[in-house]
Amino acid sequence: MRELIDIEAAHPELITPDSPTQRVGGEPSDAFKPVRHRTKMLSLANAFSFGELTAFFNRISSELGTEKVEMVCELKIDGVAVALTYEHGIYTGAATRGDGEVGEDITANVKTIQSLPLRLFLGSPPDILEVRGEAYLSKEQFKQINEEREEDGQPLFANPRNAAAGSLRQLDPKVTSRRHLGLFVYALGYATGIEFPDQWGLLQYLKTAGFKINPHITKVGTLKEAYSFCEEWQEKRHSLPFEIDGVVIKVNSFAQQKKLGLTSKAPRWAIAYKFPAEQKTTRLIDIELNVGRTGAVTPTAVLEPVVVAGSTVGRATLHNEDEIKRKDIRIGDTVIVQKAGDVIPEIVAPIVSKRDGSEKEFVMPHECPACGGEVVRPEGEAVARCVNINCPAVIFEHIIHFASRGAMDIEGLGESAARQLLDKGIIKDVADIYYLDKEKLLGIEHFADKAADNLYNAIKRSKERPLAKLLFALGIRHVGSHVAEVLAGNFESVEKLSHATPEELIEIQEVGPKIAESIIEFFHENRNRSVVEKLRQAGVKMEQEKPGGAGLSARSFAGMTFVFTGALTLFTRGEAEGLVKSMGGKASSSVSKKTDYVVVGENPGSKYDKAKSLGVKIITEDDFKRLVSG
Ligand code: 3BD
Repeated sequence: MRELIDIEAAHPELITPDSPTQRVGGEPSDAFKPVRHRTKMLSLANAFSFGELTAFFNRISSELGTEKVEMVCELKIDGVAVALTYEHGIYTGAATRGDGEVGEDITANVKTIQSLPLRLFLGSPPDILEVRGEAYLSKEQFKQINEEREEDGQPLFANPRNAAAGSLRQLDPKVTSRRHLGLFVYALGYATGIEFPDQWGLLQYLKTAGFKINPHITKVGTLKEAYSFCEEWQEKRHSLPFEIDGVVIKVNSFAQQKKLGLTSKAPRWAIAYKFPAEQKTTRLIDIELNVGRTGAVTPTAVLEPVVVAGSTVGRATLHNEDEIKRKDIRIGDTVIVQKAGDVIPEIVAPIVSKRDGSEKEFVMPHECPACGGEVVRPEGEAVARCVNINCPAVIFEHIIHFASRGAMDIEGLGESAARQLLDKGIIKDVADIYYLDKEKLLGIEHFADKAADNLYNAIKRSKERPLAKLLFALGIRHVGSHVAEVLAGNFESVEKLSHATPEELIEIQEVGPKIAESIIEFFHENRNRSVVEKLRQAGVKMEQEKPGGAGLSARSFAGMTFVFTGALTLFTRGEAEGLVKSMGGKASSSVSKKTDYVVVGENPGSKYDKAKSLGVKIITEDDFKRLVSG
């Protein structure tokens, strides 16, 4: 490699586009431009049981008029579908699937994948060859990436697929390169001058051409064999170095495929057998109660730790009392656990036959586990709440929320500090935070001079947060960060909002009767009014910053509309929208021709596709950051 770099440096005319030195370095300027696929990238129909697989087989064999149907079984890699184009045997482009018709240009990023051939190993390659496959991250790489993100304080990827998608959506191919993606190909999108008899033959051709095909493929002749392949890999899936979520079964013969045809979305000749979520049994040791910010008392299952789908599970949410009754879950039961979407642990059901009579039924207490106050469950509602407005658990959660990043953003006021300040009686509500002096802060355990100083300054700084943050921080039920932005956009101050009538509130788009009622109720409550008053007297800013006033280069987004889609990593959604507003722009939740910018985060949704089809300008989070900082 070094030798090649030297030669190319001395003779730039010798650099070819398929030179291994060119894997990173292509201009990212074409990044994410829409690309129309030569032929539609299809979807796959799913089968979740042997029964559904049988139905598939019966349909195809009846349509083909024979029970003898040769099929190819492939592992279903949990990655991101990509289309790769080669012209005269040289790699020239890659695109994501997008909506199947139009994807995005990810040529530079895919080029960094080490197992992608830059030149095909074929004597006379077709003029154009478009091959489809799956870009993926190994479990090992995925773990490593998340470890790094954790260290950097970035949000973690939920699974290797999301991480792979995020890695392909990088503006800088160097970042993609460091993620070490893998690539398996499995289908032909388009080819000039070559034909294949069947899927098996195609896979062999792709292999000789230099692509990686997944080695665990099998040709089968019966439904039974196909199903055993599925069962076999369902068992063995965890031993693979990459994640799979099922098996794809394809009719082998292309002539038979043609006869079966396509529906509008998916081929009739293929099906994805999806593995059921992995289930384990364990013991339910106890049901713990947690009191949330709204007073909601939620039960959590404490489990004997068990490894499910690759990680240890010790707790699972039980949602509410009805859920526990419906599933007839009792303390001491042996229970079946699984992960919903392979991420969130949940209890599926108790194993009733394993009961010995010592199990106890769960009853929602009438007293709050934190303060002993009354727990009320209104008729028709699933949630039980502690109604004591002085409940320490509620106040604790409220303080944590108030100080959190999307709200008043008081760094240093975390769970431990909040717990101590409350326990020592130094603060009784969120407004008391602003009456702390350094001496009181030094009373916090493990708080040295410096930490007390820092927290004191962070508290002082937080007085200047925009109105939307304050409204969110107040913890009015149903007022999340987005609704808070909307309210701040419609009312200049807390004062004005507190005097709003239900009619005025409901008139605002995005504010329904439920939100309106809870705002009215909030400002009706004496205690809340006095907290607001105390905040005001402490000097917390209660008005909307005027456009053109202090702060950022306000006005610079005047008249512009932004839409955010996908998971943002540099800002929370609320922060990004707040920035837009503070600079005189508008943040909207839907894309139209009037939208000026669509800012895409990781795994963007349909808004992104809509922006593309409307020709709205699409920018990344980094671009947005640059715009903001001028
Ligand atoms: C795999 C379609 C056909 C060519 C349509 C039969 C749906 C993702 O390992 N074969 C595979 C795998 C995926 C496939 C086909 N063979 N389609 C296949 C696939 N071995 N994962 N997929 N896809 C690819 C998709 N992607 C995003 C959104 C909706 N559908």
